[in-house]
Amino acid sequence: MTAIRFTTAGESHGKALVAILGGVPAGLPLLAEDVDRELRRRMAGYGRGARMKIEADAVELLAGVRAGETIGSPIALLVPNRDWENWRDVMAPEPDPPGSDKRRRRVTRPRPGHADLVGVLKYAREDARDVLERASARETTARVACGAVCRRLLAEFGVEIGSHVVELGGIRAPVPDTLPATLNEVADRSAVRCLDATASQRMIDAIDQAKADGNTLGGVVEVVASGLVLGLGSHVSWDRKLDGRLGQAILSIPAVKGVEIGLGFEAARRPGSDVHDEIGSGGAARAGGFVRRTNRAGGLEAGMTTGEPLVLRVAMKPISTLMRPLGTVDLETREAAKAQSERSDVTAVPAMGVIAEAMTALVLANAMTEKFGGDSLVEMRANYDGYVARINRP
Ligand code: EPS
Repeated sequence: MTAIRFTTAGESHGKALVAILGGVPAGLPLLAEDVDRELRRRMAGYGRGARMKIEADAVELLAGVRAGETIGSPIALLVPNRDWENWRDVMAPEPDPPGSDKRRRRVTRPRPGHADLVGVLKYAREDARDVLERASARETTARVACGAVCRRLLAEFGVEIGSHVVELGGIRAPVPDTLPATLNEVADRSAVRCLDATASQRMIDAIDQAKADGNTLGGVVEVVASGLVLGLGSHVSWDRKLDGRLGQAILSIPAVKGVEIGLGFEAARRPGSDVHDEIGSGGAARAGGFVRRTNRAGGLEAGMTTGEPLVLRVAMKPISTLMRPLGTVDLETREAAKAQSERSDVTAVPAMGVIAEAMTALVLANAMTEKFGGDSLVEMRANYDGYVARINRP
């Protein structure tokens, strides 16, 4: 059933991150720069650690693209880790010579909140590095690369995806009634990707304070996708409902603990008259000519797009590597200890927004190819146009 699909591989300090993305129709214009632009956005944001100064993420398109266009075959993407040069000894796939201590930087004091403890026990490892290297949010680089290709496909159908930080470290930003049309252009100008200048400064101060305290901060991001055609997803089966599919994709982002659609939890507190969006006419052709006076549903009804903007809010917990570490138990001695602290970020909430955009793009592109199919972009467009014409016939 799934049309667009992808898989990633790669450890945080391994040689590279790789991804294979299947199901993208032939004839989509695609440049490495389309991907690199998103990779750069993911690296930015106030509160990131020293790693982002080492890396300069850029993609190599290994397969599936020729002369600036997709050819319908699986797209293989590679993003090298520059830091690999500093970690070769620790991460090399070859067995160690007898008596060598190459595998330094061993991790035996699991961090509460990270995959360390459960991963070591579950996978029968003695070094939590075997777990944390893959659990690291570095993996999201590969997701953002795949998401960038999907964004390029969605753009062909007028779909734009943006995000902005609405809360960080407990500081809430006022959200304007109307978002800027070029949401990312405006949000990316703020070091914390927040639309409000005063709140941005307060968030920056909170990050500085957390850093001084050896602490970390979480937050909330709003993701908005506009230009969507009515009817992506389906009401007929649980696994085809778009809200469920988005929830799964967003909750799979490291450190994400919650996702709301439209009013989200607030809808549970209001009477129906203050929740449902009244239907009017005079809307866009892609919405069948219908329009909503409000968009409290966040662009989804019964697991299908309504044609109104898709609005998601995503909650991220603070990163679990604390420079003033929490209590743990040493895996070797089983005695009380302080958790391992190694280089990390104070917050990655601004970057999480970019990652949530990418996951949203993957789900939406999947739903688009599922509905409009086609081996080529030309065929997909013909199917799309035929559908839009039909939903506009009285
Ligand atoms: C990340 C790279 C990592 C961390 C962060 C995300 O680099 P390093 O571990 O070498 O400093 O900055 O990873 C985590 C937050 C985590 O918990 O592992 C990246 O590229 O996004």
